[in-house]
Amino acid sequence: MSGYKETATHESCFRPGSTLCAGCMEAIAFQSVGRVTDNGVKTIFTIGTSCAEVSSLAFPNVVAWGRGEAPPDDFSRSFAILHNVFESAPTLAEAVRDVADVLTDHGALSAPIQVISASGDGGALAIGLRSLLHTIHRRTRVTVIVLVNEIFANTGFQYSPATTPFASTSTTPSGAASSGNPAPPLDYLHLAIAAGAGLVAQLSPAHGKLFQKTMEKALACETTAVVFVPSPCITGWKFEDGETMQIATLGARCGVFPAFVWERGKGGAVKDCPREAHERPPVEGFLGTQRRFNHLVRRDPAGNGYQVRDGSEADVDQFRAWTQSNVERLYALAELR
Ligand SMILES: Cc1ncc(C[n+]2csc(CCOP(=O)(O)OP(=O)(O)O)c2C)c(N)n1
Ligand code: SF4
Repeated sequence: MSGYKETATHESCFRPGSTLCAGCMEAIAFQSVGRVTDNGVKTIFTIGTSCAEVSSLAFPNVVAWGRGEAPPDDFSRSFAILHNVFESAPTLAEAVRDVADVLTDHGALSAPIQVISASGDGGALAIGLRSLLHTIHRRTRVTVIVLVNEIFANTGFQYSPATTPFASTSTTPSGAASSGNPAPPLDYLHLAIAAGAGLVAQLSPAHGKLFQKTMEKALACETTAVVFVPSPCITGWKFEDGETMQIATLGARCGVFPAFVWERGKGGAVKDCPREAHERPPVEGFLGTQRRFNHLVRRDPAGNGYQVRDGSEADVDQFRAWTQSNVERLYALAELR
């Protein structure tokens, strides 16, 4: 494995030119993954329809991808992208892996290939859950990245199975009769472990060094490695440009999407998110940074952060209870072998 600084100066394959919102975590994740994959091995991405895909791969405006002047037959530098339908990125990655392995077995391919599937949480956890789980179940040697912005962003910010409780989305709007999303998210980390994954992580580039090391382990995994990337969405979560990394860090520390890395046979760990609630940042600080939770908290008029809105005390208590159960769930998952 290379050092953090060395990898951070690698050339990413995700270049300027996309129409993603400036500061979008999907772009930051691709930048980071692009640097880790500049490791001398040919990379093949399969990408399902998502903000990341429509903003960079819509024909004829295919922009933002490339690595120097490397031609396609330079296996150590170049990469390929297969765009596929919304829900099938893991299945297509599996097909690519199979073809590469057959070609290698027949002596037609001498250079190694690393295969990465990338999709949003709508693509991977709603319509594409079957594709994801069966690719994992078949122990396919691919890395799966799921960009979890908790909504179907590019089609209008609809709720997904990964949406945080009480978040206002276009299909779970807050209002007189509703406090936003009523349901806790699907336990997708546990599902990936139960389906047979070799490595499962919940981690964003806000955890720079850990994200890089985990991606390197994922690429080296002999079976399916799944990295769920919490991806604060500027437009859907409604926050100011430039706050993406801060919100990603805060959300992880206060228990909404704690950093978690697990390997089969070794178990796992929750990072930088204590089990005891009083040792974590208060949830109001996280809720207040995004207008999707505007119905729960407001700015303290005295200038001391955020305070719970009158009438929302019970909802925020429920939110606190949910973060506690979320953190305990991950500590329990870490014990699995
Ligand atoms: C079978 C099918 N249904 C619906 C769509 C329309 N569609 C394209 S992308 C998308 C939502 C993508 O959401 P997500 O995977 O979470 O990615 P994000 O846009 O949030 O990055 C939808 C509904 C489609 N392309 N194909
Ligand atoms: S809508 Fe959200 S996920 Fe889509 S490009 Fe903008 S910030 Fe990124």
